[in-house]
Order: sequence, then structure tokens, then C-alpha cells
Amino acid sequence: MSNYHIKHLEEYFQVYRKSVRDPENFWEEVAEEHFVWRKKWDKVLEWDFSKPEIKWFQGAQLNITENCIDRHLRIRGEKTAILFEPNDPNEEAENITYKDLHGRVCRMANVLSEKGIKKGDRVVIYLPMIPELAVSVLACARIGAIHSVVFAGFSSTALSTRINDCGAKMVITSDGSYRGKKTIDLKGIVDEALNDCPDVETVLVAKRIDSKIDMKAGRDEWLAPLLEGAYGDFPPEVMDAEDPLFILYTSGSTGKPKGMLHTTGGYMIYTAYTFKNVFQYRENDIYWCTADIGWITGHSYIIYGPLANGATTVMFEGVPSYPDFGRFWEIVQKHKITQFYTAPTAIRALAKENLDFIKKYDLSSLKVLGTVGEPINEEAWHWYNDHVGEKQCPIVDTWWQTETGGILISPVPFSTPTKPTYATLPLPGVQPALMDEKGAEIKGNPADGRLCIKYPWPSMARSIWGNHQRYKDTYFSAFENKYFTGDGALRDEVGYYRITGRVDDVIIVSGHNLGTAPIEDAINEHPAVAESAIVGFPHDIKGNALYGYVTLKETGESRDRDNLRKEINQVITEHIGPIAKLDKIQFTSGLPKTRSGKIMRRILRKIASKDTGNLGDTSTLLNPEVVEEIMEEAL
Ligand code: 6R9
Repeated sequence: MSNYHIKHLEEYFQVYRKSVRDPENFWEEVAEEHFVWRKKWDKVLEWDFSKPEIKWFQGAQLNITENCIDRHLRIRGEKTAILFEPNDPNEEAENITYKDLHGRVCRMANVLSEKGIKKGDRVVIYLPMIPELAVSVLACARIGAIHSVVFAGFSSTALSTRINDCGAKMVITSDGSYRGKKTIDLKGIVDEALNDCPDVETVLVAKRIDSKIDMKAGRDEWLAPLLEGAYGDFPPEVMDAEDPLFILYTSGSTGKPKGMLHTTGGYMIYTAYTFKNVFQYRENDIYWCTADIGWITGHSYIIYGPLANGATTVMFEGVPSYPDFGRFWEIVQKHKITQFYTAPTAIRALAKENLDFIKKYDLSSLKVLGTVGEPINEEAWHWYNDHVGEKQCPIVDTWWQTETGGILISPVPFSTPTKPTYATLPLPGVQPALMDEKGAEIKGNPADGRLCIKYPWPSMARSIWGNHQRYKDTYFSAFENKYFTGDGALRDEVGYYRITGRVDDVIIVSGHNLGTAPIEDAINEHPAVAESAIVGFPHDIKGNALYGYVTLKETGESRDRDNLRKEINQVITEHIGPIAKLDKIQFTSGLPKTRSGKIMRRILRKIASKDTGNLGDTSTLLNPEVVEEIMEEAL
């Protein structure tokens, strides 16, 4: 029996049982058989969730790019590794073979190295979805530098916060980016961010759009000439399995963003293993994940997982609505995509459009469809199944997180029967538990509780950069000896999991995790605002949209409300980015608070979703009269 590629349900159960009975042996076999190591491990796993400390494959040495690139050169050198599809459909797609990729990554590694970047240094990458993004990520991994990709839709403040938090010396960016009909001045955003980042020494700039930008002497350099002069080979740095690979920021419910720290060996084998099984990837398939590499989905399932399997992975620069709402399907037809992986928010947006956009194209190459990022509602699931998959393609509803590094709960297509809105069963090596409010594990089915994981898996984050205590407090303190996901879940009679959503103050808007606290902090910077509270409410396309309750200072009371609304959204755009703009803003004379001064978001959430039949326990409220007022205004 091969552990590595599950082909039917019985085999899934066999593999799963084996993985739980002896996880170390299970992962050791995967690691032995499918990867190249410079040196094998002394110990497969050492862990202690109370510290928390998790170490996989201690003593082993490797370089992840050797696994993702070099070892494919002999048999797949001429195979396309990255297929780049530009924003403009009239611009030609680019096939980057494994051999090309090797040369490009090595040249970039030489450039970074000549600019003084060494093993362990942090490099922030702020690039659109162009090949330089993947090449920069891999070049960092090649020399052992820690990459931190910041989504190129984030504002200058969000960028500078991340640069300073991880202490990056270098930023890689581009002059600008295309997004449908628009161009965005990325370099201008970087310049603004760097006013607050004294430690950045070098900015490397890729050319993408035709614009004039400022280049600061001694700091900024165009990438192209440097790459042209660089040597096309670079010996991979030998890394320990537990050496950091990257930091990726995710929103927290309080305070600044959390720099999730991922390490090398375990992350590699887990993303590769899950890519192979969840997408049932086979040689000559053309796999496309529509995510941005600025998110974990792009790290694990555009770059590392696919390349570790020698796959062809598509990178799409554009948006689903440009030049029209048929763009995704045009690309599927054009490149004969076999696996297509996207987010529920994109599915909902496309489902709103005329079916003619999809009927025009031949989608018969598709074999597996995936979704990720938030719960998929029943209607969207059926639309995806009926119109994209034409009922021939299993849908893999993949549940996971930035923190988990890879997919934890998902059907294995052609093995696990799917069920709309259910992520179904844990993948091999994953041991979920549902916990009740008192902290006890709920045994038996059906069940409804807080989702935890009881045992380490290889790609879990090891820490929060610069704040291990926060890592412990956030994930390992709610339930003893368990990793707490922050999500709630149901388990049905047969043991299938359905994720019901966050139980903390993170709101998922169009698949983006947004913490309420940073948005509130931003709003509160507006001179007329006294206080604010943000909650989510259901939205047809975005899944959730943001509803803000805002209390004004006396000086703000006389101001025009519509102007204030515009200004508040402007402040949010500046501090966080347009994705965090509020759909609704209600001005109130106060916010409902507990006696200990905590805002009762639960009540505000109910009012925003027009679900005011039963507000639950309001006995701890300090100011119940304010609830009446807010309800009257809102309804
Ligand atoms: C990969 C990714 C993580 C949060 C997670 C959960 C939600 C992700 C989901 C899902 C229901 C799914 N989530 N996949 N909810 N069904 N298939 O999205 O990582 O950006 O860190 O978000 O997204 O709430 O806790 P990240």
C-alpha cells in the first residue's frame, strides 16, 4: 500500500487508521520515499503543546528548492513548472519550464546574495501575481532567507507594520500592477511605507507597467539589469528541517497582525502530500489555484505543494471580471485546466452573472474542483457542481488556516463521497476534536463544538515571529494540550465535519480574514469618532460584509453623516486597505457594554443580521437602553 496516493475510500480509511496509530512512522515513510534530503533525521517528532514546542525531522538537512526544482530537471526539465496567464488576455501566456525556473531562481538568489542577504535574513515581497513573485519566494528559500510576502492590495501602513515587525532589510516590489482595467502604483505605496521603516537598505523593483516612478538613489534598483548580469546557478543553502522558511501575517482578533512562522521540512512534506491527494494530481495535469500568493493558499498550493510534485501550476495575474465574467472559464478552456481551486466568494460573484458567460466555453478538461477560505453555502456549492463541474467533478471543500500550513479537513476526491457544505473527513495524520464550552471533548456523533486538533501535523506553524507567548495564548491556552483553531464545527452522524465559522472576533470578508480590532483602531483615528465596534453580517457575494457602529465625539455631532461615512471608509482604506471598508455605518449614542467594559458584539452582530428575536442574556449589560436605541435605528 502506498501511503502517498489514496485511490479509493477503503484505502483512505486504511491509511487514516495507520496514520493515527503511528503518526511518526507514517510521516517517516512519506518523507523517506518522496523527497531528497542532504541528511536524514535523528528523530521524527518531538512535541509539547504546553510550551508549545513542535519539532519535526530534527537533525535532517535539506533545501526545499532542491525538492521543488532541481530534482525535476533530469526527467521534467522541459515540462512547464509555472504557466503565467497575464491580466490582459491579449498578452501571451508564458510557459516557464523547470529548467527556466531553475535559472531564474538561481539568478535571483545571486542578486539577493550580492545585496548582502544571508541565511536567516527577512525579505519582504510586495509584488503582484507576476513570475517575479514566485521566483523571489523560491530565491529566498534557496539562500535560506526568510520570505514574508505581503499581499499587494494592502496599504502602506499595513506594509510598514509588517516590514518593521519582521525586521526586513530588503523589499522586493514592482513599479506597479495591473488589476483588470486599472493600474496600481505599488512603488508609490512602498515609498510611503518606507518613510516609517528605517532598517530597509535595499528595494528591488521589477518592471511591470509603463509608469514613471521615483527611484531613491542608494536604496532602489531595477531588477532586470541585475538579473541579466547574474550567474544562472546557485548552490542551495543546506537548511535544518526546523529552520524558518517563511513568515506570513494573519489578522488577530486583537492587536497587531500575527507573523505566523513556518519551518522547512515538515511544511514541505505536508503541502506536497496533501496537494497530491486532495487534487489527485497526476503527471500532465494542469492545475490552477486562483488565490494570490500573498495568502497562505498561494504559498502552499500555487508554489510549494505543486512544485514539490513536479506539477504544472498556473499563476493568474488578473481578476475574474476582466475583460468580462467569462475570464476564468476562458482560461480553463485555453489551458485545459484539470484541477481548479478557488474561493466561495468568487463562486458567488460569478453565479450572479448570466450563465452564457460559462456556456461559451468548453470545461470538459476539468476533473476536480476545490474551494477554500470560508464556509461554502449550499446554493454556491450546487452552482459550482452543476455549471462548472457539470456534475462530473468532485468538489473538495478544503478547510485549513494560515496557521495550519496545509489542508487539514477535506474530501479525497473519488474516495470520499462529498456532501454540500461539509469539508467531510480529516486527512491522514490529522486528529480533530470538538470541545464543549466547559473544555471537555465531545465524543460521539452528531456533535457541535469548538474545533481543536489533538496531535501535531508536520506543517503546523511553530510560533508567532517575535512573540512566542502570544502563540501559546492564542492557540494552546483555551483547551489543555490541544491546538484551538478559533472555528466552530458540527460533526454529523457519519463523522463528517462542517465548519460553521469563527467563534472569535475575526470576520471573513470575501475570503480575507479581518480582525475587528485593527479596523476599529483605524476608525478611531478619525478626529470626530469617539468609539466604534465592527461586526460581520451575511452578504450574498462576500459571505460576510462589515457593519460598523460608531459613536461620535461631541464635535462630530453636527457634521454631515454621509460625509463622515465617506471619511471613515477613507481612513480604513489608508490604514488597512479597501478590502476592510464598511458596507454599513450606523451612528449611535453609545455601545452596549458589559460591566467589565467589554463591548457585547454578540448583540451588535444580531442587530446587524436583523436577527433580534432573541438577544440572549443581556443581564450583564451596563447600558441596556442603548440596545433599544440601536435596534430602533437599525430596523
Ligand atoms: C486557508 C485559509 C482561515 C479561516 C479558518 C476558517 C476559514 C478556511 C474554510 C473555512 C469553512 C472552509 N476557512 N477554509 N471555513 N470552510 N473550507 O483560508 O487560511 O486565511 O488563515 O483563514 O478561514 O474560519 O479558520 P486563512
